[in-house]
Amino acid sequence: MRKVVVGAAQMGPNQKTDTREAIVTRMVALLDQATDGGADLVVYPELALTTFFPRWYHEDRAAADGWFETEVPNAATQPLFDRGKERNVAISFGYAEKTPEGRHFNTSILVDKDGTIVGKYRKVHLPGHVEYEPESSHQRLEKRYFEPGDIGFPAWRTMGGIFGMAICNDRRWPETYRVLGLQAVEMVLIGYNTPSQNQRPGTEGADKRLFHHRLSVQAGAYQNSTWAVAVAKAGVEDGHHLIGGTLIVNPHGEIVAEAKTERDELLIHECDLDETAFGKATIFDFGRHRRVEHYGLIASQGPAIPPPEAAESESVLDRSFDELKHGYSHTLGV
Ligand code: CDT
Repeated sequence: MRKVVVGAAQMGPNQKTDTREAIVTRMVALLDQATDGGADLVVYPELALTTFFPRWYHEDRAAADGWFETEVPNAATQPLFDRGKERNVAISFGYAEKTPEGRHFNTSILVDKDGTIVGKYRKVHLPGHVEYEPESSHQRLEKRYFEPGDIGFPAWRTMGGIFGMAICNDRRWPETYRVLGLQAVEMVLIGYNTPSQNQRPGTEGADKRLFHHRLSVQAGAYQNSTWAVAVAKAGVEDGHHLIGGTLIVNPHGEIVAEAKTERDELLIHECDLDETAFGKATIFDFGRHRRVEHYGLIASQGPAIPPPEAAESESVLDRSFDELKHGYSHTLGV
């Protein structure tokens, strides 16, 4: 048994006026609660140190820089690093990163029990838009404030296992989990801030959003035989509601713990990383069962391109095997 006791530290809302220091104090309290319960690892949400600021439009892009950290740890986050080291617990949390070169990313880090940053991930799938949308009930300006991540989906060996990270919208994309799955990931850490309403009121509500959230995380865990820990910032933040639904999902895709509130709330679960072995050796033994010769489109094409209209195309059944084979070779360039 390779046991990792995980504390999924859901956070209630951070208001615009909350200081980093006040927010970190709440994070330290969750860490204390987690370590009292024997946690090896505490996982916090996306953009844990601030409000979910991409809902606010700044005409001058640089005016948003106050939401970003130019280094971590810094004075505000040092108490969390110090308490993690003192309590011998690893931590993972998300924040807005401004690099020394002036680049902006939506970032998560994984910090070992001794306080060393062992992993950094920068969000790849940024939702939303660049410009202000006057017709929308709220803005989702992640594409205005962040660049897409530039380091892919790395996996790291730590705590006797293989860990990966993803951030919010990434959890809806099977590619996220599969790229991690191909590195034999055993636990995926995911922070999120998910508004409970679509920008077009009446199209999607909290129940549908919670359903999609569970569906995505459970499918990703099952199909890659990995643990998944998805942690919300929840509740009414700056007058806008974010779903809760923090989850710990086992490698069979089953929810083993789920938050009941939309406040600061800790879930604790003892995860056995050896439980990932069964799926990885059977139905999802990628080496034996993946057919990469048929997956070329996934990494070579962004948008969906439908096949030609029926009138223009002949039926596949009318075509000889040789013709089809030639067609596939052509598509794949082999
Ligand atoms: N933070 C973030 O990525 N939020 C998005 C909102 C999209 S609305 C379905 C999310 O995927 O939850």
